[in-house]
Order: sequence, then structure tokens, then C-alpha cells
Amino acid sequence: MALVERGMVLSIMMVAMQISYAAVYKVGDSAGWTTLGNIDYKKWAATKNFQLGDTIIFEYSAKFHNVMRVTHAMYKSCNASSPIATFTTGNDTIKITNHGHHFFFCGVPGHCQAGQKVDINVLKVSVAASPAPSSSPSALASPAEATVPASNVPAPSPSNAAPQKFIALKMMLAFLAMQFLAVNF
Ligand SMILES: *[C@@H]1O[C@H](CO)[C@@H](O)[C@H](O)[C@H]1NC(C)=O
Ligand SMILES: *[C@@H]1O[C@H](CO)[C@@H](O)[C@H](O)[C@H]1NC(C)=O
Ligand SMILES: [Cu+2]
Repeated sequence: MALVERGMVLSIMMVAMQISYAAVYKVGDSAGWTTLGNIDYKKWAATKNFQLGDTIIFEYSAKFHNVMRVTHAMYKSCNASSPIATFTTGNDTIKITNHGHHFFFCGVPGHCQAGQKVDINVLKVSVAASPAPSSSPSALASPAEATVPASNVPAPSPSNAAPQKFIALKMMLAFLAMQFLAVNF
């Protein structure tokens, strides 16, 4: 009985911890990946706290758009001549597995210039998970990162609340499971 219980708690804990770090973000939220409506993708990204393991979804009409992952230089100049990767399904799911900047734009002529571009930046220090270590050397901005205006960060929008809350719940669950184990072992 106790063994079954322990096993159950352990598996709940493992699932909870695994899911804690995997949020799914649809670029542009309900608007998706488009040139219509002047979506501010910079603003959209600024309200998110991207983590390793998160998934980014680009949803769009494949007739009119695409997704290219590019270098910072290409991103800045909207130069689509040699992308790192190109996605064209109209429902492109990209899992983030590295820290730092991930630059994307639409490679259809004129679209990047019109603002269909987004910088997914995965910070080394998680804002949500660990409030403390801001003095670690690895957290210092590199010259490339320093060019991104840090002041241009608006208050979190309601669209940000859902995944954050979800993550908090999962972490709480993991914490409770740990407490339970500590008492029962
Ligand atoms: C785009 O990038 C390529 C390769 O990096 C370069 O040869 C080309 O001149 C660039 N085009 C523009 C318009 O800057
Ligand atoms: C896009 O793919 C995701 C899974 O990767 C799926 O949940 C979603 O329904 C798809 N959307 C469309 C419009 O096909
Ligand atoms: Cu486009």
C-alpha cells in the first residue's frame, strides 16, 4: 500500500517537474504569423519569459508566408538570401533547445520590412524560477545582447498570465509531492 502510494507520488512529481519548463507559445497569439493588423511581434515577445524546452508555433497561410530562422545581421537587415533554416508548413512547431536569441522572419519579399519578424530570446537566468542570482558571470550580457534595449519591456499582458500560472501550479505540485515524500519515507 505504502509502496504503491510512494510510486504514485514519485511519478506525479516526475511528470510535474518535466512539464514545469515546457510552455507552448503561439507567435502573435490569436492573430498568428501575419502582416495584417500591424502585429508588434517585438512587444509580443517582450511579454514572454521563454525557457529551454518551450515550443514556439508559427501559424499562417502557407500560400502567403513562411518562416526563416536567420542570423542577427540578416534579421536586422531583413536579408533572406541565406537562412539558417526555412519552414513552410503553415503550422511550424519549433522547440527551443538553446539559450540566447533566436531570430525569425518571413522570407516573402517586403514582409520582414513590414514587421513580420520576431526575436525569441531565452535568458540564461530564469525570472520566474529563481529570483536570486543576478551576479553570476554567465548572466552578464554579451555585447550582442547589450544591443537589445532592456528598457523597452512593457508590463506583462493578460496573454502571459496563463502559461505563467500553469507553470506555477506545476511547481507547487512538485513541491507538495516532495514534502509528502519527505514525511513518508
Ligand atoms: C544579403 O546577405 C548576403 C550574404 O550574407 C550578401 O551577399 C548580400 O549582399 C546581402 N544583401 C543585401 C541586400 O544586403
Ligand atoms: C498545429 O499543430 C499543433 C501541434 O503541433 C496542433 O495542436 C494544432 O491544432 C495545429 N493547428 C492547425 C491549424 O493545424
Ligand atoms: Cu509573410
